Amino acid sequence: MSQTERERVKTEFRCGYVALGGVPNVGKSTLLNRLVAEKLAITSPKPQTTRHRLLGIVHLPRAQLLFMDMPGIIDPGSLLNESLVNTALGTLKDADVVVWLVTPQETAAESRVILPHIRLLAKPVVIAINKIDTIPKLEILPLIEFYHSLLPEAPVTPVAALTGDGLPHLLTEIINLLPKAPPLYPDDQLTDQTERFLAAEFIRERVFHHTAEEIPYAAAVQLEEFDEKDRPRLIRLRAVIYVERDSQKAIMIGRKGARLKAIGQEARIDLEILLGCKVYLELWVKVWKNWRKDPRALKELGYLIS
Ligand SMILES: Nc1nc2c(ncn2[C@@H]2O[C@H](COP(=O)(O)OP(=O)(O)OP(=O)(O)O)[C@@H](O)[C@H]2O)c(=O)[nH]1
Ligand SMILES: [Mg+2]
Repeated sequence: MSQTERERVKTEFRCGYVALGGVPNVGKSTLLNRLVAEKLAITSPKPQTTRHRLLGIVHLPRAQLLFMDMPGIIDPGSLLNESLVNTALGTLKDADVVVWLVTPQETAAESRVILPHIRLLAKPVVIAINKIDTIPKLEILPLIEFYHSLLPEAPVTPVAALTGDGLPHLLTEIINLLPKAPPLYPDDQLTDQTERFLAAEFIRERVFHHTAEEIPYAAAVQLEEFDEKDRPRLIRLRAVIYVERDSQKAIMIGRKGARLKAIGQEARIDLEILLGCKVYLELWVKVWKNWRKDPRALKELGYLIS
C-alpha cells in the first residue's frame, strides 16, 4: 500500500456502535455470534433469553463495527422486565446505527406498531429480515416491499443468522451508515465483557435449554469463584443458580441430580472452549425468594445498573 493509499484508508476508516434491536426471539444474539464468528452471546428457542447489553466487535480492513446485543423489546410488567427494557432503550440511544431485526413469523400489525417508535430515535436504521431460511424464496420479495413501505428511508435486507446467508450485504449496508472515525478498540479485542460474565451467562444458557415454562425466567446465575491459579492447566469455577421457590429448586436439580448434572456437563464444554483450558465446574442451586421483584437482588445479580 502506498503512502497516499494508507492516508486515504486512515481518513476513510469507519467505526461506530450498531445496536441489534427487535422483539424477543428474532435472532439478535445468534446474529451477533455469527458476525463475530465466536460464541459470545447466549441464545435459545425461548423468548427473553438475553438480559444484558453485550458488545461484539467486528474488525475489517476499513471499518470497526461495535455490535451491541440487547434484550428484546417487550411490555414491562415485572421489575426485572422493566430493567431489561431500560437496558434495551439505553442501548438504542447509544447507537450510531440501529439494525432492526424482524422475522417472517412476526405479524404485520406488530411491525406497524413498533417501527414508528424506532423512527422516532432519529438514527440511521437498517431493517434485517432474519430467518429467511424458514420461508420459500418467492415470499421474500413481498416482505422486503412491506418493510420498505413502513420505513422508506431504511435499507431492507434479508438474512439468515443461522446459516450466514446475506451477512456480507448486511455489513455493507451498515458500514455505509457508520460515521468516519478511527477504531476504538485494539484489533484483537472481541467484546467488552469479562470471562467471568460470559461464564455465568453460558451456564444460564444451559439452564434455558434444560428447563421449561416459568423456570428459566426465575433463574439467575452468580459466579462465586473463578480460580485461575492453575491456568493454563485448569480453571476452577463455582457458580450458584438462584431460583425463586423450593419447587423450582427441586426441578432444577432433577431426579437424582440428573438435570443439574446435564446443565453442568454441557456448560463445561462451552466454558472450556471460551477459556481455552480445562474447567472444573461446581454448580449449586439456591432459593432467593422472589428475586425478580427485589431491587437488592437485581442489583447483586447485575440486573440493575444504577
Ligand atoms: N431458522 C432460523 N432460526 C434462527 C435464525 N436466527 C436465529 N434463529 C433461532 O431463533 C431462536 C432465537 O434466537 P436468539 O438469537 O436467542 O434470539 P434473540 O433475538 O437474541 O432473543 P432474546 O434474547 O430472547 O430477545 C434460536 O432458537 C435461534 O437458533 C435463522 O436465521 N434461521
Ligand atoms: Mg438474545
